Amino acid sequence: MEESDFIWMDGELVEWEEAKIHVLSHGLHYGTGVFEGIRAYEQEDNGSAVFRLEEHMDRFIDSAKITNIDLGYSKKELIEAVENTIKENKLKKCYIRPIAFRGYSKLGVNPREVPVKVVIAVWPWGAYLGEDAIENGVSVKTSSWSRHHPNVMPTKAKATGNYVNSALAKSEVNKDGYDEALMLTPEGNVAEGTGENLFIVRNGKLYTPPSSSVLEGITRKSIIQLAEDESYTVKEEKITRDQVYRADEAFFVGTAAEVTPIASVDNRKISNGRGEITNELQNKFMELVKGRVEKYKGWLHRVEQN
Ligand code: PPE
Repeated sequence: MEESDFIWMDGELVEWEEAKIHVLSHGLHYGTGVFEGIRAYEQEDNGSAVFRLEEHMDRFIDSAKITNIDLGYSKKELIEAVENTIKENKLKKCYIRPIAFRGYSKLGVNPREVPVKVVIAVWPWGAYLGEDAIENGVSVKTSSWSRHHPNVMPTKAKATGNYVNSALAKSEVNKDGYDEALMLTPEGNVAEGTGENLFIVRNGKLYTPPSSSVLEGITRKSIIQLAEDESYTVKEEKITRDQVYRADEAFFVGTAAEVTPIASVDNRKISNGRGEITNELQNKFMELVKGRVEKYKGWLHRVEQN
């Protein structure tokens, strides 16, 4: 990975190499942590802005609430910490990873009395699934691993432990030569990718699985609004895997993945790798994050740099 200079740790900026924790940290052993993934984009006027920072911080705070983690910082303090970390690293365009987890004091599953550590790292991160994927789409395979039942893991929390499930699915399909996994709900409907939400297009309408069965993606919400503003109908409803097979177009969305076309699912070709509506929404999304669309400037949180 590309490194930056400083990482914010419990209120202090420390050098990248010095941002260390003890190997007996609770979060490492039991997955007791929550995180966010956010992007800052260089703007048209050479400034920098974070995409929907307030909404990401709201989700971070909600994830902490669900998992009984007391962050110890207000939303305002966390936002200022993100701004400072970006400024001190002199980055205009970066990925932002806030994480809060149970640190070191004693082992044993009970998290009570184990101190919480809060960290914010920023670094340059290009196309999540590769530059080629953004242009030509990814090959997708349905994973044999299901997504979590909501009474097994809190699917609304972006909890570190939840990602064992994603990592299993991702490595399973990568080993078989596919780029990304399609994950189903415990009932067998389509849920999402290992780190992205999914949309399909059929007969000019967009469909995406209901928020109850997926991580409520902020990119997902933005794409729904963008599509509706362009007068497309968007339906949040249950989707089966064979509905994806016969889709005219399909694409993944997420902070890291942005808008990534899907070229095939379980060896069924979708569109020609990059459908028309996918192309339109991808272009519009990449324009607006750079501050080129007046209407969506409210989604951009400026970070003033010298
Ligand atoms: N579903 C999952 C499971 C998920 O992890 C993400 C984000 C999304 C949907 C999309 O959510 P949003 O970013 O709010 O649009 N995945 C993050 C982590 C990726 C990683 O590999 O790490 C991300 O995109 O930052």
